[in-house]
Amino acid sequence: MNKHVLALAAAAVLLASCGKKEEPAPAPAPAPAPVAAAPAAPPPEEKVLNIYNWPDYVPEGMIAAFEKETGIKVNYDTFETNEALNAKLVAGNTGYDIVVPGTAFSPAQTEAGLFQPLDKAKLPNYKNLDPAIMGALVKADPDNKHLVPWAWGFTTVGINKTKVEKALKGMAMPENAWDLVFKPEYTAKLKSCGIAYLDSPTEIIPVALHYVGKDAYSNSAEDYKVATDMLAKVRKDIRIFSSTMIDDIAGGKACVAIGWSGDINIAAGRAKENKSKDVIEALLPSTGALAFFDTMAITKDAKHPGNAHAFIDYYLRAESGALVSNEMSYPTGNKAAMEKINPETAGNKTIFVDADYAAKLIQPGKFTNESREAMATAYNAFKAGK
Ligand code: N2P
Repeated sequence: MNKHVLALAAAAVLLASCGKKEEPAPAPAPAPAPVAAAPAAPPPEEKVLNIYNWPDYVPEGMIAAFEKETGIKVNYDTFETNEALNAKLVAGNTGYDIVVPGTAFSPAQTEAGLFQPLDKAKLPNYKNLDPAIMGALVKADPDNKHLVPWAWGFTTVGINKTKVEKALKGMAMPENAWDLVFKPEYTAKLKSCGIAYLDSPTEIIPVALHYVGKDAYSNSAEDYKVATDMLAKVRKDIRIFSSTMIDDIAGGKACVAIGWSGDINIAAGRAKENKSKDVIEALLPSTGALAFFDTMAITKDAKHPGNAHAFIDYYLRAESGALVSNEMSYPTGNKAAMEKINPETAGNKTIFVDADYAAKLIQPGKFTNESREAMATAYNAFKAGK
């Protein structure tokens, strides 16, 4: 691709110089041609950058360090679901320069022109990105024009092993960890110590589809019905719906959760810090877990695209990528960061899964807008217990 771009650039230079040669040289020394005034340079951007990201996703101190180095003041807001971000993006005029959509929505958002193409000349650290991850992102963003990875991970089952074993009262752990959150025999017991689900249609319906043996990214209303019929049977046992469940898990309010791999690992670390004796684990369900890729994109109407590029390039430094994995327990899409990741994190098979399990991760698919609406209706009915 680089070669291709270079070849194109070379061809353009060649054409330009050919063109010059063909111009007839005027006989008399020409008066300086009235050069059209160069378009006025855009006024320099104010030193502000507005970022909209998921909660608990940025290493401590990273934003302050960027502000100190660049003098750019960052306003950092958070959203809890892809649905919430999408509603803002579709309405337009978000006021945000950088947003961090996940793969359940980013293909449609990219296609709808909600992001501006990245100017890779302003991103010298783009070279640090892992070609394998960029290859996977092509599904969401053909030619990798708009999106760069923030982090990736998978939606799975997290447990407080200590509390779950107690609540199961001698009943063996299931072979497939999804049973803990979807099978009434288990949920009936685990409700006593707290079952938590992520709170979003595009988080829960796909894992439910997977559990009932359907394509997790099915666009079929009949499949949604099968999934919600299954969900209805466990509804009464689900106590918490939340996309910020780290403290619920770490603090013992939830003993089993459908959550994101990194957040569950953060909860495990936090419980240890708090000197809890309970063991918290992200599980690797035997049938697979659902991979997601969260990416940075610059909104089409961003007021500070220059600052946005400066931040993206800062984030693409190897050091930044390593901090994200070390502190937030999510794999980075930054290949150059890998050697800077501490051995405990790099060796944690529920953060960086091994090749066998990687093959089981269900890769993101595409939902149509109609499907997402149908999913939202199905999810809301499930949540309302209807
Ligand atoms: C939030 C992590 C978001 C991961 N802590 C799912 N997009």
